[in-house]
Amino acid sequence: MLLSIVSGLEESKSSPNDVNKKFTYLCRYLKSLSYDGIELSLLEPEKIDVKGIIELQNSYDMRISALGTGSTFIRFGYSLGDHREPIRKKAIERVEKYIEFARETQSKVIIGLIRGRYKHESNPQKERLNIISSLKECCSIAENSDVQLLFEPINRFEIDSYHTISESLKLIKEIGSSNLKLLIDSYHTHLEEDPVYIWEYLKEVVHYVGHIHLADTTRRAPGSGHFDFKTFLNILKTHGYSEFVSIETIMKPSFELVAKNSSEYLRQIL
Ligand code: LER
Ligand code: MN
Repeated sequence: MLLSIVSGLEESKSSPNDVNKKFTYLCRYLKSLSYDGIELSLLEPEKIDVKGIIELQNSYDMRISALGTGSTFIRFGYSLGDHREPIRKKAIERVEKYIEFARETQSKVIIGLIRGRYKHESNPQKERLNIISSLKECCSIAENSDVQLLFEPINRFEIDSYHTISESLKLIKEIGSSNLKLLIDSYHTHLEEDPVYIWEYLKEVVHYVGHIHLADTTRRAPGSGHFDFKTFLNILKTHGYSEFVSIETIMKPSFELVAKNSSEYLRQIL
Protein backbone atom coordinates (compact mmCIF):
# COMPACT_ATOMS: atom_id res chain seq x y z
CA MET A 1 0.00 0.00 0.00
CA LEU A 2 1.06 3.55 -0.70
CA LEU A 3 0.95 6.42 1.79
CA SER A 4 -0.19 10.01 1.25
CA ILE A 5 -1.51 12.94 3.30
CA VAL A 6 -4.01 15.71 2.53
CA SER A 7 -2.88 19.28 1.95
CA GLY A 8 -4.20 22.36 0.20
CA LEU A 9 -2.14 24.52 -2.16
CA GLU A 10 -3.99 27.84 -1.70
CA GLU A 11 -4.24 28.14 -5.48
CA SER A 12 -7.17 30.59 -5.25
CA LYS A 13 -5.20 33.12 -3.20
CA SER A 14 -1.63 32.62 -4.47
CA SER A 15 0.32 33.04 -7.70
CA PRO A 16 1.12 29.87 -9.70
CA ASN A 17 4.73 30.40 -8.68
CA ASP A 18 3.86 30.37 -4.96
CA VAL A 19 1.70 27.29 -5.50
CA ASN A 20 4.69 25.52 -7.07
CA LYS A 21 6.85 26.60 -4.10
CA LYS A 22 4.32 25.14 -1.66
CA PHE A 23 4.12 21.91 -3.68
CA THR A 24 7.94 21.71 -3.72
CA TYR A 25 8.02 22.12 0.07
CA LEU A 26 5.41 19.36 0.47
CA CYS A 27 7.27 16.97 -1.86
CA ARG A 28 10.60 17.54 -0.11
CA TYR A 29 9.23 17.24 3.43
CA LEU A 30 6.96 14.26 2.78
CA LYS A 31 9.60 12.41 0.76
CA SER A 32 11.92 12.67 3.79
CA LEU A 33 9.22 10.84 5.81
CA SER A 34 8.92 8.19 3.07
CA TYR A 35 5.49 9.24 1.79
CA ASP A 36 4.60 8.11 -1.75
CA GLY A 37 2.22 10.94 -2.54
CA ILE A 38 0.10 13.93 -1.62
CA GLU A 39 -3.68 14.20 -1.71
CA LEU A 40 -4.61 17.72 -2.81
CA SER A 41 -7.64 19.48 -1.43
CA LEU A 42 -8.34 22.07 -4.14
CA LEU A 43 -10.82 24.84 -4.91
CA GLU A 44 -9.76 26.03 -8.38
CA PRO A 45 -7.51 23.44 -10.02
CA GLU A 46 -7.60 25.37 -13.32
CA LYS A 47 -5.54 28.14 -11.67
CA ILE A 48 -2.60 25.77 -11.14
CA ASP A 49 0.38 25.55 -13.48
CA VAL A 50 -0.24 21.86 -14.13
CA LYS A 51 2.91 21.36 -16.25
CA GLY A 52 5.03 22.78 -13.41
CA ILE A 53 3.33 20.46 -10.91
CA ILE A 54 3.90 17.42 -13.14
CA GLU A 55 7.60 18.28 -13.46
CA LEU A 56 7.91 18.59 -9.68
CA GLN A 57 5.96 15.37 -9.12
CA ASN A 58 8.32 13.52 -11.45
CA SER A 59 11.50 15.04 -10.05
CA TYR A 60 10.56 14.04 -6.48
CA ASP A 61 8.93 10.77 -7.56
CA MET A 62 5.75 11.75 -5.69
CA ARG A 63 2.22 10.99 -6.83
CA ILE A 64 -0.97 12.99 -6.38
CA SER A 65 -3.11 10.29 -4.79
CA ALA A 66 -6.49 12.03 -5.11
CA LEU A 67 -8.18 15.43 -5.36
CA GLY A 68 -10.53 16.66 -2.63
CA THR A 69 -13.49 18.66 -3.96
CA GLY A 70 -15.45 19.49 -0.77
CA SER A 71 -14.53 23.19 -0.83
CA THR A 72 -16.70 23.56 -3.97
CA PHE A 73 -19.67 23.23 -1.59
CA ILE A 74 -18.09 24.91 1.43
CA ARG A 75 -16.68 27.98 -0.39
CA PHE A 76 -18.84 28.32 -3.55
CA GLY A 77 -22.07 26.69 -2.30
CA TYR A 78 -22.35 24.47 -5.39
CA SER A 79 -23.43 20.89 -4.84
CA LEU A 80 -24.46 17.80 -6.80
CA GLY A 81 -27.61 17.33 -4.69
CA ASP A 82 -28.88 20.94 -4.68
CA HIS A 83 -32.61 21.34 -5.45
CA ARG A 84 -31.81 24.11 -8.01
CA GLU A 85 -30.72 22.82 -11.41
CA PRO A 86 -28.35 25.74 -12.21
CA ILE A 87 -26.48 25.13 -8.94
CA ARG A 88 -26.13 21.41 -9.71
CA LYS A 89 -24.87 22.37 -13.16
CA LYS A 90 -22.23 24.65 -11.60
CA ALA A 91 -21.12 21.79 -9.35
CA ILE A 92 -20.80 19.43 -12.35
CA GLU A 93 -18.79 22.10 -14.22
CA ARG A 94 -16.46 22.30 -11.21
CA VAL A 95 -16.12 18.49 -11.14
CA GLU A 96 -15.09 18.69 -14.80
CA LYS A 97 -12.21 21.03 -13.84
CA TYR A 98 -11.01 18.55 -11.22
CA ILE A 99 -11.30 15.72 -13.76
CA GLU A 100 -9.11 17.66 -16.23
CA PHE A 101 -6.47 18.20 -13.54
CA ALA A 102 -6.72 14.55 -12.48
CA ARG A 103 -6.32 13.35 -16.07
CA GLU A 104 -3.08 15.32 -16.47
CA THR A 105 -1.63 14.36 -13.11
CA GLN A 106 -2.83 10.72 -13.11
CA SER A 107 -4.98 11.29 -10.05
CA LYS A 108 -8.56 10.55 -8.93
CA VAL A 109 -11.48 12.81 -7.94
CA ILE A 110 -13.33 12.53 -4.62
CA ILE A 111 -17.11 12.85 -4.45
CA GLY A 112 -17.63 13.65 -0.78
CA LEU A 113 -18.95 16.89 0.70
CA ILE A 114 -19.58 18.20 -2.85
CA ARG A 115 -22.86 16.23 -2.61
CA GLY A 116 -24.02 19.09 -0.36
CA ARG A 117 -26.79 19.28 2.24
CA TYR A 118 -30.46 19.81 1.52
CA LYS A 119 -32.38 22.87 2.71
CA HIS A 120 -36.07 23.10 3.69
CA GLU A 121 -37.00 23.53 -0.01
CA SER A 122 -35.87 19.94 -0.60
CA ASN A 123 -36.01 16.58 1.19
CA PRO A 124 -33.84 13.45 1.46
CA GLN A 125 -35.57 11.63 -1.41
CA LYS A 126 -35.26 14.58 -3.81
CA GLU A 127 -31.67 15.12 -2.73
CA ARG A 128 -30.78 11.51 -3.51
CA LEU A 129 -32.39 11.70 -6.96
CA ASN A 130 -30.47 14.90 -7.69
CA ILE A 131 -27.21 13.31 -6.53
CA ILE A 132 -27.84 10.27 -8.74
CA SER A 133 -28.55 12.31 -11.88
CA SER A 134 -25.58 14.67 -11.28
CA LEU A 135 -23.32 11.73 -10.58
CA LYS A 136 -24.30 10.02 -13.82
CA GLU A 137 -23.16 13.15 -15.70
CA CYS A 138 -19.91 13.28 -13.72
CA CYS A 139 -19.30 9.59 -14.50
CA SER A 140 -19.74 10.11 -18.21
CA ILE A 141 -17.16 12.96 -18.15
CA ALA A 142 -14.83 10.79 -16.05
CA GLU A 143 -15.21 7.86 -18.46
CA ASN A 144 -14.27 10.07 -21.44
CA SER A 145 -11.18 11.27 -19.56
CA ASP A 146 -10.26 7.86 -18.13
CA VAL A 147 -10.33 9.23 -14.58
CA GLN A 148 -11.64 7.44 -11.49
CA LEU A 149 -14.25 9.08 -9.25
CA LEU A 150 -14.28 8.10 -5.58
CA PHE A 151 -17.62 8.05 -3.75
CA GLU A 152 -17.19 8.62 -0.02
CA PRO A 153 -19.74 7.67 2.66
CA ILE A 154 -19.63 10.52 5.24
CA ASN A 155 -21.01 10.57 8.79
CA ARG A 156 -24.51 11.94 9.53
CA PHE A 157 -23.21 15.04 11.35
CA GLU A 158 -21.59 16.37 8.18
CA ILE A 159 -23.92 15.32 5.38
CA ASP A 160 -27.55 14.20 4.91
CA SER A 161 -27.22 11.15 2.66
CA TYR A 162 -25.05 8.10 1.97
CA HIS A 163 -23.56 7.74 5.46
CA THR A 164 -22.70 4.05 5.26
CA ILE A 165 -20.62 1.83 3.03
CA SER A 166 -23.58 -0.39 2.08
CA GLU A 167 -25.82 2.55 1.01
CA SER A 168 -22.94 3.96 -1.05
CA LEU A 169 -22.19 0.62 -2.65
CA LYS A 170 -25.84 0.26 -3.63
CA LEU A 171 -25.60 3.62 -5.39
CA ILE A 172 -22.32 2.70 -7.08
CA LYS A 173 -23.90 -0.49 -8.42
CA GLU A 174 -27.01 1.41 -9.56
CA ILE A 175 -24.89 3.94 -11.49
CA GLY A 176 -22.91 1.05 -12.96
CA SER A 177 -19.85 2.96 -14.15
CA SER A 178 -16.48 1.22 -13.95
CA ASN A 179 -14.99 4.68 -13.25
CA LEU A 180 -16.87 5.01 -9.96
CA LYS A 181 -15.17 3.47 -6.94
CA LEU A 182 -15.62 3.56 -3.19
CA LEU A 183 -13.59 5.70 -0.78
CA ILE A 184 -13.58 4.36 2.77
CA ASP A 185 -12.64 6.80 5.55
CA SER A 186 -11.73 5.18 8.90
CA TYR A 187 -13.26 8.11 10.82
CA HIS A 188 -16.68 7.79 9.15
CA THR A 189 -16.42 4.00 9.46
CA HIS A 190 -15.94 4.36 13.22
CA LEU A 191 -18.98 6.67 13.50
CA GLU A 192 -21.40 4.91 11.14
CA GLU A 193 -20.66 1.20 10.76
CA ASP A 194 -21.81 -1.63 13.02
CA PRO A 195 -18.69 -2.75 14.95
CA VAL A 196 -19.96 -6.35 15.09
CA TYR A 197 -20.11 -6.81 11.32
CA ILE A 198 -17.78 -4.23 9.81
CA TRP A 199 -14.64 -6.37 9.45
CA GLU A 200 -16.45 -9.25 7.71
CA TYR A 201 -18.31 -6.79 5.51
CA LEU A 202 -15.08 -4.99 4.59
CA LYS A 203 -13.63 -8.23 3.21
CA GLU A 204 -16.56 -8.46 0.78
CA VAL A 205 -16.23 -4.91 -0.53
CA VAL A 206 -12.47 -4.43 -0.86
CA HIS A 207 -12.54 -4.88 -4.63
CA TYR A 208 -14.83 -1.82 -4.98
CA VAL A 209 -12.38 0.38 -3.04
CA GLY A 210 -10.30 2.95 -4.95
CA HIS A 211 -8.97 5.07 -2.09
CA ILE A 212 -8.75 5.15 1.72
CA HIS A 213 -8.78 8.02 4.23
CA LEU A 214 -7.20 7.49 7.62
CA ALA A 215 -7.95 9.39 10.83
CA ASP A 216 -8.25 8.08 14.36
CA THR A 217 -11.42 8.16 16.49
CA THR A 218 -10.77 11.78 17.50
CA ARG A 219 -9.98 12.68 13.88
CA ARG A 220 -6.35 13.15 14.89
CA ALA A 221 -3.32 11.20 13.64
CA PRO A 222 -3.64 7.41 13.40
CA GLY A 223 -2.32 5.89 16.62
CA SER A 224 -3.57 8.73 18.83
CA GLY A 225 -7.03 7.20 19.48
CA HIS A 226 -8.47 3.69 19.57
CA PHE A 227 -9.41 2.82 15.95
CA ASP A 228 -8.13 -0.69 15.14
CA PHE A 229 -5.85 0.23 12.20
CA LYS A 230 -4.05 -3.13 12.36
CA THR A 231 -7.22 -5.09 11.58
CA PHE A 232 -8.48 -2.50 9.09
CA LEU A 233 -5.26 -2.32 7.05
CA ASN A 234 -4.64 -6.04 7.29
CA ILE A 235 -8.01 -6.82 5.74
CA LEU A 236 -7.37 -4.34 2.91
CA LYS A 237 -3.91 -5.79 2.29
CA THR A 238 -4.82 -9.47 2.41
CA HIS A 239 -7.80 -8.86 0.12
CA GLY A 240 -5.70 -7.26 -2.58
CA TYR A 241 -5.89 -3.51 -1.94
CA SER A 242 -2.57 -2.02 -3.05
CA GLU A 243 -3.43 1.64 -3.69
CA PHE A 244 -3.19 4.74 -1.48
CA VAL A 245 -4.10 5.16 2.16
CA SER A 246 -4.23 8.88 2.83
CA ILE A 247 -4.02 10.74 6.14
CA GLU A 248 -6.99 13.12 6.47
CA THR A 249 -7.07 14.51 10.00
CA ILE A 250 -7.33 17.71 11.98
CA MET A 251 -3.79 18.98 11.40
CA LYS A 252 -2.98 19.64 15.05
CA PRO A 253 -0.56 20.40 16.63
CA SER A 254 0.81 20.97 13.09
CA PHE A 255 0.71 19.44 9.60
CA GLU A 256 4.40 18.52 9.98
CA LEU A 257 3.90 16.63 13.26
CA VAL A 258 0.78 14.83 12.05
CA ALA A 259 2.67 13.75 8.91
CA LYS A 260 5.65 12.54 10.95
CA ASN A 261 3.70 10.72 13.70
CA SER A 262 1.27 9.11 11.24
CA SER A 263 4.04 7.85 8.99
CA GLU A 264 6.02 6.38 11.90
CA TYR A 265 2.93 4.65 13.28
CA LEU A 266 1.59 3.36 9.96
CA ARG A 267 4.89 2.12 8.56
CA GLN A 268 4.92 -0.44 11.40
CA ILE A 269 1.60 -1.78 10.11
CA LEU A 270 1.63 -1.30 6.33
C1 LER B 1 -15.32 14.90 5.11
O1 LER B 1 -15.68 14.49 6.36
C2 LER B 1 -14.36 13.99 4.49
O2 LER B 1 -14.01 12.97 5.03
C3 LER B 1 -13.85 14.37 3.20
O3 LER B 1 -12.98 13.42 2.71
C4 LER B 1 -15.01 14.62 2.27
O4 LER B 1 -14.71 15.21 1.07
MN1 MN C 1 -12.61 11.59 4.20
